Amino acid sequence: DGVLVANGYIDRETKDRYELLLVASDNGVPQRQFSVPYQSFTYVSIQVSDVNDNPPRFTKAHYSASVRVATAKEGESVLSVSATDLDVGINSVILYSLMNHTDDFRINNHTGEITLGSNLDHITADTVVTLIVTAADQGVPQLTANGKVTVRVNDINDNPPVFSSLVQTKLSAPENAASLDLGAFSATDLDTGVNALISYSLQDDFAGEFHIDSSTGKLMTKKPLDRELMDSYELKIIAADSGKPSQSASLVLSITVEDVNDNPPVFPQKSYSVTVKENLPPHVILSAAATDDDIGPNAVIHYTIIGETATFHVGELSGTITTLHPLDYESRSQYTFILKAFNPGEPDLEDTADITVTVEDVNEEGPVFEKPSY
Ligand SMILES: [Ca+2]
Ligand SMILES: [Ca+2]
Ligand SMILES: [Ca+2]
Ligand SMILES: [Ca+2]
Repeated sequence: DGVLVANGYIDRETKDRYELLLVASDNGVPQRQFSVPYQSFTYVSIQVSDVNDNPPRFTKAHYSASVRVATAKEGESVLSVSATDLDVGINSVILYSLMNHTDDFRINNHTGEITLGSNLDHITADTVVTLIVTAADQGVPQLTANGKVTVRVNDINDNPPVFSSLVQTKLSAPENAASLDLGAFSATDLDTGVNALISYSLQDDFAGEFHIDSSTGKLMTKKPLDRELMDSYELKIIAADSGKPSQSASLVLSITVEDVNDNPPVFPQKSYSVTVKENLPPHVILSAAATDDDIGPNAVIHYTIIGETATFHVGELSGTITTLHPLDYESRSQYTFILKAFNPGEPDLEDTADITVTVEDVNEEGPVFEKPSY
């Protein structure tokens, strides 16, 4: 009946057009075909129409790219993905999208170009971002394919080291100690690798008085401190990372040197001589004050007299020497004794001065005849 039936599998992607020559003939013997003026054959052209039987295919199984945070700018191109589809027409029109939501990357739905959605400066370490890209054709039913994109984001040295705000910056250290551990003053850095590798130094180590461990930030004294020479220090610690260019931070410490009682009281003179008129009532004859280079309780001076305590008295705290009674030239014309100044409780920390008191004769008796009568 002239019905044309396909007796095999027709695949447009293999052959999309068939040209058939149909010949009409009878079933007689001998078989005959129509002859001129009648036509006994005809051409049939069959265009195979497409169905959506091919999903998009990415040109690569895996895409990769790298971005440096240093140069990353919003809108900058990262890479382009591309998928093909063996179908035709709408069955091969591909739209791209990102499966995982991120504000950092965008994809152009039509071209497959992936661009930066931000400047990435919130990324503070070397990071690998994996994006899944979907390519979807527009056929019915819609067919899709997923592709994997790895973007390596390389850190830059965009963070300086930071000292904790909780660190104690007011310190005190006793004088005279050979080697003091003043603690570790370390900083942190949000970057990675050499960009976060910190070395510590002192802006001024006061001629080797202080030392900081360059890798740990541990601060030590290298020589004994002497409060009498310098009673406080401002020490600036610098933490620098190893990035190029390097970033740094500094921390200023105030160090107060605590006094130790290492100085005795000292008299300004080794000896004192005073002349006192005889017969005067008890009175002040000398104020011999010692000094002490220490401070506070370490500079409290007490005085005492060694010898002649029946005749002289010293104020325990004032160092003022007084006579206890009138002196008499005729019975004694000179006294010597020792005045001692000392730090209480520290018997070794003392100084002494020699005191000489000369009694001055006063003409108290009129001339006297040797005999009551001549
Ligand atoms: Ca398709
Ligand atoms: Ca850094
Ligand atoms: Ca001292
Ligand atoms: Ca002292």
